[in-house]
Amino acid sequence: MKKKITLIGAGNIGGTLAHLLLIKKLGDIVLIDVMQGMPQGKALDLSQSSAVEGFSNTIQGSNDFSKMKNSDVVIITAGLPRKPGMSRDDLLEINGKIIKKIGLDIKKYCPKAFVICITNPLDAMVYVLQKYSKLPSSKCVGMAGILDSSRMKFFLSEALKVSINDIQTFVLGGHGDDMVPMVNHTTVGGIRLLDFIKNKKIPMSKINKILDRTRMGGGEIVKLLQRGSAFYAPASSAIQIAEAYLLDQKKLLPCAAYLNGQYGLKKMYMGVPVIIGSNGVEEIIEVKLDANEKKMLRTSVKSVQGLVKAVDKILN
Ligand code: TXD
Repeated sequence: MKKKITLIGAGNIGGTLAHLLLIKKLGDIVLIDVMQGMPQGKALDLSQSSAVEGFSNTIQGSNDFSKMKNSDVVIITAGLPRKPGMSRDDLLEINGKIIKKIGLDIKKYCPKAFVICITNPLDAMVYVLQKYSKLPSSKCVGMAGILDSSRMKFFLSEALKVSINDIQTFVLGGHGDDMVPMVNHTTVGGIRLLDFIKNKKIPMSKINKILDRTRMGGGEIVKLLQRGSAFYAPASSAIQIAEAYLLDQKKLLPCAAYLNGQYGLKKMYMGVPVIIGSNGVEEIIEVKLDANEKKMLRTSVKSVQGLVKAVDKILN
């Protein structure tokens, strides 16, 4: 039986998600958006690529939210993206209201789905989504860490002149400019990045520049594009989560997950390494942090908590 995957938001990321899901043959797709005609147009265009790409999965575009009924997976990108000069937090009120409504729809139409939120400000939006959908927290995650880590891997592979596939790293904390790139846990072909620094293969100053560029990675693209924000890498990153769930891959991925005591934090979403398999978030992995990482994480936690408090006030 083919899986049913609903994409709410058919904009830049939503359209790219649909394309990737079809090419990877992961399921039949429903593409929903408030814009009249647009999801239908993209669905028709994508359907017409099936003869060339050789997939037999279907895609249907709609403005009717009840079409998400009985979905196995839902991926949400609905809302507004950043404009140049805007921070992710500027989107709080408008996207908060959109996500609340989608949460209530999920509760009504597909309470058994595995749901991935992409809409910004990510950690606050996935919190709102879980709150109003009442999904078990293991079935509701946010995508950001895979993208942030992937950006860091790319910058490191360029600087070290090694294959990006040899670089293992992850980013902890909220999806904001105060995210915490984990230098101490970065390896290159199994060798610690710290050893590369110690052996003068790369100066610490260059690493610091890479960390800053990673933190500002989204803004760099917003500035270049002038209209909208990054969408290819965010879509690929979300597909990795969906694939891990649908194929029960037990992948260890940095995702925004609901914390209940881990990292000393409770009742909030934040980016941490988790194992994703057919049960959704199957485990949250805790890593040891040094004093500096702990300090940076505290700052990131404070920003997320501030956003959650503000969004609760707006939506109540
Ligand atoms: O790492 C991450 N999590 C992110 C998040 C990386 C990049 C971008 N990130 C955020 O994703 C971005 O800040 C936005 O909040 C979302 C979606 O980004 P995208 O680039 O896809 O934005 P678009 O192209 O503007 O698409 C959004 C669509 C658009 O077609 C609107 O008509 C639609 O959302 N929209 C809605 N759909 C359904 N329901 C409602 N209420 C709605 N409102 C707008």
